[in-house]
Amino acid sequence: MATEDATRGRGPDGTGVQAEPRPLPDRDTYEKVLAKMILIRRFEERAGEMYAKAKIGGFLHLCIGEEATIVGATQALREGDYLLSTYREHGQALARGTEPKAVMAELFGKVGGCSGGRGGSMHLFDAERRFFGGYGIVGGNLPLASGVALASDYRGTEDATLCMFGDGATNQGTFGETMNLAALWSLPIVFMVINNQFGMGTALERHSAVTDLSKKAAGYGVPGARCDGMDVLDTHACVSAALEKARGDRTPQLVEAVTYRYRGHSMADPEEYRTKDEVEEWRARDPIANFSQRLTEEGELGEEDLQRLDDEAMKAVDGAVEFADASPFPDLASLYDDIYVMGRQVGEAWFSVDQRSPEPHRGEHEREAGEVAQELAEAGAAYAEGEDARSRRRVDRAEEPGEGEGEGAADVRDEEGGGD
Ligand SMILES: Cc1ncc(C[n+]2csc(CCOP(=O)(O)OP(=O)(O)O)c2C)c(N)n1
Ligand SMILES: [Mg+2]
Repeated sequence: MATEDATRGRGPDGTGVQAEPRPLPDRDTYEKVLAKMILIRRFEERAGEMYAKAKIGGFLHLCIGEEATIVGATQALREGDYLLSTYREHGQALARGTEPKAVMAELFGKVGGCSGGRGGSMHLFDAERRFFGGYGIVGGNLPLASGVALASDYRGTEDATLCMFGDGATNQGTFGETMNLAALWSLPIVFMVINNQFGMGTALERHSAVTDLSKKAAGYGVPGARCDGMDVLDTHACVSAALEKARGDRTPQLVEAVTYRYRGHSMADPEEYRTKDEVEEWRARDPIANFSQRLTEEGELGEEDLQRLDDEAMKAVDGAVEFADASPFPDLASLYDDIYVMGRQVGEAWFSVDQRSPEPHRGEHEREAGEVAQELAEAGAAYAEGEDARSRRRVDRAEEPGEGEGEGAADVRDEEGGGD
């Protein structure tokens, strides 16, 4: 049965979440917060452009509109705390301090990327900053985050974990299972639902019987709170309080940040499930414009300060694209590097010793794997360059309306995997 607020409208006013203004922090902090939000916005806009130019392959999920949720929450973390997110995680990596260059290069699949070019958009990782990914499976990061929190507890540290996921992920079995264990084991973890109103093209009230998501884990022993995810200070205050309880009292918490994504689910989204008017209504509550407006109205920042912050963000993004362009693709011979069952482990690990004959199998030996990869790649390259393939490609091109470099090409690439 749907709860009462399932009948709410799709507009921002219908959510019942619009915080009273919180007191401003000191100048250094509010400037840093605004600068981070602007950097994320400019970075994401450019990532979208790079995708349309086919510099980025696979899927690309942008977080434009969610900047206050991301920055407000990550500002509440201590340096030693852990952060896990979803495939919509470029902003989280940037907010945690990963260099824009390393994030852009990862989107390009280049060696200079924060995952060495092996993860791409959905699998950013930065162990040094305790940003533990980047996951493509909806709800898949919840049990992993709890494992991280369990490790912190086991080692007797004060580190807490913040695990972010979408409204759609709250319907996954992992949600209930994880809440139960987190509460049972008193883990130092804050679960954060980024409620951007949709799971792909399905609106919240069509995918979840309970639409006040802050209540969704209460039955498992995880209390919740709701914040205005379009307001960076409200989000910060709410997540700070939750982290304090998780860290200090060892009581896991759930925070629901009510926000909105202005772009489609991914680059292939035709956005038939919402109206332009609805998007415009939410744009009126743009987290960056509104925070900037407050700072200027209260005489804290001038127009020239805003321009300076924007220029700095653009410069960082320009530098990121330049770096990503110049960085090489991973070497073909490195294809099997960093795969944890390869190399030394083969022949020693339980799966080969107990379940199969102990000697390495074809393709498992590290050096042999490199050779196999090389053979396959060479065969593929020979095929692609063959006369048949060339003539086929010419026919394909002739049938295409454009050059295959614009939005159309992006749509095709994104839809190939089922529109994720
Ligand atoms: C287990 C699983 N099922 C389905 C998908 C396909 N899928 C990718 S994103 C998505 C929607 C998730 O929505 P939400 O959790 O609200 O996150 P948002 O994309 O809005 O940030 C779905 C169903 C998936 N990746 N994993
Ligand atoms: Mg969502």
